[in-house]
Amino acid sequence: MSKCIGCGIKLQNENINALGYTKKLDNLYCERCFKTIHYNKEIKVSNQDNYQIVDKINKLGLFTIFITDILHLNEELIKLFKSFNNKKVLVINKSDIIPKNLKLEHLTLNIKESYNINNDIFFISAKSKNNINKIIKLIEENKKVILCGETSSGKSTLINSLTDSLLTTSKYNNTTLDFIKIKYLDYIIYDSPGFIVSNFKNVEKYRLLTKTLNSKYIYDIGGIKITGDGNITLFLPHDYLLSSKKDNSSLIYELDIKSVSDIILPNGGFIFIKNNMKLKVSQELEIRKSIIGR
Ligand SMILES: Nc1nc2c(ncn2[C@@H]2O[C@H](COP(=O)(O)OP(=O)(O)OP(=O)(O)O)[C@@H](O)[C@H]2O)c(=O)[nH]1
Ligand SMILES: [Mg+2]
Repeated sequence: MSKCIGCGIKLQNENINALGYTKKLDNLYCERCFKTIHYNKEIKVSNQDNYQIVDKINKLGLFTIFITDILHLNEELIKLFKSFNNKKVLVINKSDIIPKNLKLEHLTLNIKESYNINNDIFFISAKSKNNINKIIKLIEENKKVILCGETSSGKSTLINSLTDSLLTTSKYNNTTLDFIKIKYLDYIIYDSPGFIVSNFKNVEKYRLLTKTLNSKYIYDIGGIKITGDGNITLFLPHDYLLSSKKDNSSLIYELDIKSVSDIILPNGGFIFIKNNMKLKVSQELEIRKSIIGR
């Protein structure tokens, strides 16, 4: 049984509506990958069970390279990272779009502290190849590795840039559908289906902006309503909508920020708050010791 070289799914020519469909079984790619690659078309699939993927990876027992980007770091994702029993590193990809004024060494230390992580953390860019020598070194040292992590974090892009593979990559979720074993030189590298945490949305660019909140207004930040008084800095996906209107409804959740903190936005991004501040918000939100400043 042959598999699609783009996403790993088993090829079949019987059901046009099922995954893996291709007209001819000797084609290299399934139709879904073909349409993604040539027409940049999104064909949604249902999300996979994150912990089934974790179980499979734990059973493989390989050195685990867990990939995310900085706007999607949250408690749920770190819980997944911590559930790997194998030797592992946390890799934060897309460093090319992190604002230049943020020092990566500083972020690394803060992330370790905020999430109580003892493993190595690297910032890389699969696109600009920045720091990917770190990944090459891990592959050389361990011989067999698996790349896993959040959907759209750039796992397949990274493998393509390290090897001569032709994995399908796209800005949409769930591009890779199954485990893909790649033999390269003396090494074996596995790609895997990405985890979907919260309402994950791929981020093409980041947007950094500072704002002074005034409690006369309710602000809508990518669907989260918030009000309060004071300065905040927003680290947002570039296409987040921001708006404000006169405060005429009460928000039910109160946040009392007493140390330098980040409020995590469930769809990606976070709000950095340096000074003590009382806020009202429309839903329960995760708060962490800030990864930006202390
Ligand atoms: N700016 C930037 N974008 C990147 C980088 N690496 C990957 N991308 C983009 O991120 C998107 C997702 O890349 P993929 O390689 O398909 O991500 P994946 O982790 O394999 O995703 P799944 O297969 O869904 O789990 C694509 O639009 C890539 O071009 C990077 O280093 N910088
Ligand atoms: Mg992929």
